[in-house]
Amino acid sequence: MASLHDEESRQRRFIEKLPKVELHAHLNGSISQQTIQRLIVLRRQRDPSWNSSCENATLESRSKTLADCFAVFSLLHDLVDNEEAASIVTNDVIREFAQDDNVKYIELRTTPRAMPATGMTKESYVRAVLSAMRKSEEDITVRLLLAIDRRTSIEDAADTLEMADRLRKETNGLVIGLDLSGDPTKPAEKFIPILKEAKKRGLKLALHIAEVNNMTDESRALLSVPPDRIGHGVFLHPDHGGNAQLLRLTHGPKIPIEICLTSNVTSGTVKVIQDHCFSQWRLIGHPCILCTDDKGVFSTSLNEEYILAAKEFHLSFEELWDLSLQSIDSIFESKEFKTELKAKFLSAKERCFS
Ligand code: 6MZ
Repeated sequence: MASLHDEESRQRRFIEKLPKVELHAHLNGSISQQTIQRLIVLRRQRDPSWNSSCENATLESRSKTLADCFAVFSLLHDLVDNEEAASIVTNDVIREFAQDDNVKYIELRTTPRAMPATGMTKESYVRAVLSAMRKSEEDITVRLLLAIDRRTSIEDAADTLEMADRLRKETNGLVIGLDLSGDPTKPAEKFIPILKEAKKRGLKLALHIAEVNNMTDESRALLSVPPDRIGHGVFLHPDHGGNAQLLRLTHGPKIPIEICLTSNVTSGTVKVIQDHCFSQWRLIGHPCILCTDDKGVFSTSLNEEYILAAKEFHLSFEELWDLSLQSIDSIFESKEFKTELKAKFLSAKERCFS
């Protein structure tokens, strides 16, 4: 009889071979330790007296509050303060998702950010990211969402919409839409007219909704835009701090939910993984996509997220396969693209199960 250890090894090997899509990855939250070390060396060449707390604070402690996470983002932003760094980060994050997690399609998201001290503008930052995306030689398709930070002003958010609209046309669809993220306790209803305008112009919307509890009114308003995908959605289901109306607004139009298990447990929005609403949504056949959120900050990977889901929610190999394949339905691409990507996944199925 196979031991538990043998079973776990078999499951890990299966998941490693599984082709995947990643639809919720914040660029700067996805930076690996190796890349951080590389950026620190580069920064010290430029400024020998520069002292970073990244080495100590960023990735050491595993258990964080949401506030801790946001402190880490500030440290990372301090490190990625010029176009070269943005390009290195983009290149490394894409390579790691492609090579380590067998991701075949990824939608990265990042907040346009200026750094007056180095001359980096919001646009030169985004262009550096786009240029690194284009240069990637990995076997992976990469798209970009520009993020609106909840802490920002309406004017800034409007600028981001204009930039996304312009760059989508200019890059022939490398930029595909907008994300709404940032401190989830900060109100976001003021951005609704901008989000509606974005939809009107054909941009896709992936909005962080109900990442924290007690945001019922805001969640209802954001769901009514409506978004094309929901980030987190931890407190929408009636059994998890939501209510029947939020369930209807989410499940009626089947708005896919980007599930970030490790992120939610580590940042404390979900106490224990078994309590995660993922199981409730699965039970009613709601489209869910496993995602990493910030693989660097949370020391995870997409493989680890699948392993965690398999273990905690008792998913069979077939169920894991279906979960990955069905994620393709939720990508921001054309029908034809989805059909081709599914064919690519299906051609890898036999090898996966062997
Ligand atoms: C909300 C998050 C987030 O944009 O500089 N971000 N926003 N909730 C989360 N859950 C933990 N994780 C990341 O990547 C970092 C930025 O992404 C958002 C925050 O605004 C953070 O500053 P970029 O590439």
